[in-house]
Amino acid sequence: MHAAFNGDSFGLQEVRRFHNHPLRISNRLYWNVYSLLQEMKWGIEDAARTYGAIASFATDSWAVDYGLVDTNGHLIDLPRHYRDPRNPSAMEEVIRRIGRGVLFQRTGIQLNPINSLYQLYAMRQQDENLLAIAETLLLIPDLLNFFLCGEKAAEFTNATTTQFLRPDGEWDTELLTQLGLPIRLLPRIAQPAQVLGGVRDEELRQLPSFTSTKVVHTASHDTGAAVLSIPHGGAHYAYISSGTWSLMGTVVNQPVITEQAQRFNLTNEGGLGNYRLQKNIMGLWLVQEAQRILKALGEPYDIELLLQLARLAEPFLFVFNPDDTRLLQPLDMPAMIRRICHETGQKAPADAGQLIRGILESLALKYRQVLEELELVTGVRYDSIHVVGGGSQNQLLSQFTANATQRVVITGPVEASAMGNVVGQLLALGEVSSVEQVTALIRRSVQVVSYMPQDAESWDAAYERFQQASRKQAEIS
Ligand code: LFR
Repeated sequence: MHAAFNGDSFGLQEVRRFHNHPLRISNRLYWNVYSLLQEMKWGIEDAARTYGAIASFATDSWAVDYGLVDTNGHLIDLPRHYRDPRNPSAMEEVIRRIGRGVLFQRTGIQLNPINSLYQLYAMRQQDENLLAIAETLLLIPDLLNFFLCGEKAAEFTNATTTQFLRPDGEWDTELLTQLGLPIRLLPRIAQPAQVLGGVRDEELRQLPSFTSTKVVHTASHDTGAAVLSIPHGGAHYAYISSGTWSLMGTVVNQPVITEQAQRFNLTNEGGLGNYRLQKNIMGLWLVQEAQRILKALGEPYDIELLLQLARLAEPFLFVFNPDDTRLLQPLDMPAMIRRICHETGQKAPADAGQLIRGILESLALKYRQVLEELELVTGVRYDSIHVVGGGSQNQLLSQFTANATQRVVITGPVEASAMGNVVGQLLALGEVSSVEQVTALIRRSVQVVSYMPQDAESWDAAYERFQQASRKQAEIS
């Protein structure tokens, strides 16, 4: 994305868009980070050709995944994907060794098999040879920055998601040592909204004026960036950063590390000058995977068509907890959902419209549950829910969310992470000087669409069923 700032507001232009397909080799799941780097470089070249001199660029990406580089700066292996099947059992073993309560208290991070801590532990068990030759661990944006500018650092917002950073912002070397994990891999921690360095990549340095282009640390965790772009009016609000995952939470000044937060398995991820008290919800991954299977079966899979069918389908045919760990990486998503329907004594979806409707209704009901948990933990009532990211375009889900929670839902921006990324750069370059100024700037730059709650009674009844089904699922899975 290219951003042009006129001193008052900014607009975004899409320069290049590419798929990021995970690569499966045997039963292992990787990210093809070389292909991402190549696409990024082409994107930067396209932007420079179209718009001329570029003041800075910054990278944000999903969290928790990392690459290891050796003493010569070579990437040792492709980074593993957080959905790699080896992670859940590694988490169970770490929990046995350290204890749930201790893990949460030391880090403030929710116990989630995708976290870097469990991935690193799995690596120690299975790929000790790779760890032995590693010098530095770099999360995905840190790795891409290293490729482009040669600097090694762990940007703070993303580093919090590893689950080996302490709430005071320092690496938890004691926890790693206790688990036999090497602390020599840890780079220095760098704060967001600061210049990291200049461009070292030889090809990019050939571009006009690129010798003065700066590589900047924005909030390099996409969710951290997305939450920077919420056009809120200052009142109490909850948010959902909606994409492959639904990240639902609220912004707090300090990590909330209480017994209740632990019981609800909430997380405290680092932001720019604040924290996000939040929960990972399985999100539109459920729909994306349903689409993949429908396509393979030769059935309708186009999202607009599926949403039309879902609108016409029977309400509340089935409801389920989307955070069932079996839905993290099932080979066949619709089949797994049908199985959950049978296990919980409900009718299973018979066609694509019913399937998608049930998924969206269940997500909205999950949002209600998480909203209730957030409100219990903070003692604050949130009058509105801001939905940002690609999923904010899904009108049916937005209406369901307003209905399930009986709160006003305010959607937009769609390109939330990209907007937040730009804001981090404007702060780093001194173009804006405070987070308050940022919000005013965002409000001038973003158009929102609101949804009013409807149908309280039928959603209340559905919520009862949702809770029953969730309890059954917890017993079974
Ligand atoms: C969203 C996100 C979430 C993180 C998940 C995996 O894109 O970054 O915040 O939990 O991806 O990294």
